[in-house]
Amino acid sequence: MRPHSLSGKILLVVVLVLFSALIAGCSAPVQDSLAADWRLTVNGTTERVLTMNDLKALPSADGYGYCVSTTGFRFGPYTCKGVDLKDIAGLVGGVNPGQQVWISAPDGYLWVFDSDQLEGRGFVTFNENLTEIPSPALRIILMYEQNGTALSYDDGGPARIAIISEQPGVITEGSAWVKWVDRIEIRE
Ligand SMILES: Nc1nc2c(c(=O)[nH]1)N[C@H]1C(S)=C(S)[C@@H](COP(=O)(O)O)O[C@H]1N2
Ligand SMILES: [Mo]
Repeated sequence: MRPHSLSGKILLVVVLVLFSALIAGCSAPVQDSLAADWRLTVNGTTERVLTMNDLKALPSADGYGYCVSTTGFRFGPYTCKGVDLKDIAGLVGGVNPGQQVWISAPDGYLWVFDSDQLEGRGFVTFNENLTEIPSPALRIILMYEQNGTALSYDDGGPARIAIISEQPGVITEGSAWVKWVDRIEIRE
């Protein structure tokens, strides 16, 4: 087919239209499908499976989150929005004193919080210079928004554990910030 023929031009236009549709379809909707495909299993005295819409329908909690990796790399500070872990546990019977909350992800990562931490106590906290400071009251949330936007996969989205404070500048240990959370279990 000669490039200057009419059918050649039509073909070029069709290819360009399809190509731009493909590019447009690959940006924002990736984020949407990440959330749409996600399911959270919550297991306690009963079991519930939540979608992202179910999670977002629960009362939201927000605050400042800032964490540090074991190698001293700092992530944040962020504004974080999500649902308090106590409210999620409440859907399956709640957490009694002495029980634990097991948080896991598809990569096999597991982190355990005790009932005291669910009340915001018993965390190790640091200031900006990574000097340990007395811990203010904290909240553990399952975060779905970071700095006002949906959490990306690289940041642990669609849902990640965040430990938040009312005032900024409180740094917590990154190991508790479980990425890609898909299972929450209340255990003895
Ligand atoms: N699912 C999952 N979450 C995780 C981890 C992991 O390996 N898997 N690593 C944790 C640790 S040890 C840290 S310090 C922070 C940040 O880790 P990154 O540097 O791998 O993002 O995420 C935490 N959350
Ligand atoms: Mo870490």
